[in-house]
Amino acid sequence: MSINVNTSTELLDYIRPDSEKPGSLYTQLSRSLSQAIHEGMLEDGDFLLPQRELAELLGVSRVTIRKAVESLVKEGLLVQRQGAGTMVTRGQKQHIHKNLAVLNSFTEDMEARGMVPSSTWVARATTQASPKEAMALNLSPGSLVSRFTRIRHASETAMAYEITSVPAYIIADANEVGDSLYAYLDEKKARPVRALQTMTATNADKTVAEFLSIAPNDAVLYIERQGFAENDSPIEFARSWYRGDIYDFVTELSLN
Ligand code: 16G
Repeated sequence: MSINVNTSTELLDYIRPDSEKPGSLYTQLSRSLSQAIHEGMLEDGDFLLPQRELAELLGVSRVTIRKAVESLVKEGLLVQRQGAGTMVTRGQKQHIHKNLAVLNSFTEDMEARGMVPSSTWVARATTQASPKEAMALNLSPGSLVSRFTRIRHASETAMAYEITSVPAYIIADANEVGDSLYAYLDEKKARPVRALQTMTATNADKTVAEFLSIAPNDAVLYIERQGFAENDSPIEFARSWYRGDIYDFVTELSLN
């Protein structure tokens, strides 16, 4: 396989960060590299110069290059190939078709696609329900919920940001739950058997954008799920922000 390393001065001038400009050098560099990819200046399969060389040519530290590359790897625009360097992967970004008619967990969804699910915990606590949670979970004011706030990743890419709340009479201590909430509920024979979902198109605010490694205002799909137990009591209230550029939601329809 031939390796096409883009060494053009046009590209270097385009991506060179400037300490006089606002924003850290690495955010300037990741933004300009991302633009260069979107505008086709850097194409699918192109390799970047080795990081040491790129740092020298751009007059920045290797740390700046490394941080910019890492953020674009997270966004799915670059991949690092052992021994070969950093390659542009635009267009190869995987699209996930999520079936809306099946009550699957994130972990099951990703594993079914051969991807490796993981989560970054933003917060995990057993605490007083907010009015919204109390309403969705049919709890009286002052009741406790276990709340899980996570960034959900698949094979290194941030896919969704999710806040899930379960009444404390089901999960007494939020810290008992491991990587998969549904696996934990399965064990306790308390997994929701039915759910109602509402899906809304929206734009990422600053926090969501940061968690999902996308730009503020990028399109996201916001889903609220209310999960019910066998006896019809609501036992899960989940709010999820899915990346609009990765997810396709699929529903099978029949005549009646
Ligand atoms: C999915 C569910 C969410 C559930 C989570 C459990 C949607 C819209 N949401 O993200 O309600 O809490 O899976 O995943 O599908 P886990 O078992 O991997 O923690």
